[in-house]
Amino acid sequence: MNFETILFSIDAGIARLTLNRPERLNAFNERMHTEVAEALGRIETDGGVRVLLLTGSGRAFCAGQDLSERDVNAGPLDLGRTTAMYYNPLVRRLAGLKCPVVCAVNGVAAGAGVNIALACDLVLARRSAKFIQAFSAIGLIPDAGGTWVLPHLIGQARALGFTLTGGTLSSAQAEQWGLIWRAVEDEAFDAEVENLTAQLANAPTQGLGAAKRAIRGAWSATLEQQLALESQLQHDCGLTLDYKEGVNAFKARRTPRFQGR
Ligand code: LHQ
Repeated sequence: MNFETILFSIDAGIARLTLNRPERLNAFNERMHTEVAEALGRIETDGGVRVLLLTGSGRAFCAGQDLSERDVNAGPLDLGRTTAMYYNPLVRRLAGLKCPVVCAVNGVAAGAGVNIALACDLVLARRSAKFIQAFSAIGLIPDAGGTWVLPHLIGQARALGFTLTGGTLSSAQAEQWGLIWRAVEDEAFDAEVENLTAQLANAPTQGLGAAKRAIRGAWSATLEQQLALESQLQHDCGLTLDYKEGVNAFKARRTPRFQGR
């Protein structure tokens, strides 16, 4: 498939997926959904991908659903179908990827663009970026997992305040509230994103993937279930080459060379 709406590459264990409709602030149309799905499929089957970096081109990360392509006056639109067909699978796949997913919020994120970022594991945002719950301004609810992730991350009071007022959150406030991992000064942003991505691409991928699964799973588990899951995952991690390498490197006082296996 020739990509028109995204930039995509896999190199040295790093998959880079850039939403690339800057003239529409990287808003999602059907073509972009299809292309992102295709790229995620390649990552899932590649076997060598150790980190995914998701970002946007131009001055925005993503303005959510493309509002320009649909005629709301031509008859009723089935938005439930759009979420079920496109946004829900996207969020599931980002959350379920076996490698860590870094989201570099390079500029404004609005509507579903916010919640797609929040489906990623580590969200870094430029200090000048903003998060906008644009849904309430057009009579919709936060989708793409927004009503689930917001109360979990920032609590009900802030989730409702942010959503019902259609509020704008600075990246510094988003970091303070625990919505994102880190807000980074604009000048340092690109270098910090690259450093983090390189660090993750050289990390024990199986172990990170298992940690991601356990921490994400904790939201719906009891302590007993979580302890059982930890035992199972720790068993699996203990069989990896990277565990052996990590312990050997520690004993030899050298830097480990992890292979992601
Ligand atoms: C856009 C968009 C956009 C098209 C900027 N579409 N062109 C899921 C399932 C099914 C259906 C419905 O929805 C959903 C989930 C959702 O995501 S609903 C929420 C959809 N998103 C929004 O409501 C955000 C709309 N955009 C904005 O509020 C502003 O553009 C923000 C605050 C993001 C940025 O404002 P500015 O920096 O002032 O930029 P701008 O508004 O001038 O936008 C620049 C261009 O991008 C402009 O085009 P133009 O040809 O005039 O230069 C906009 O029309 C276009 N654009 N967002 N979502």
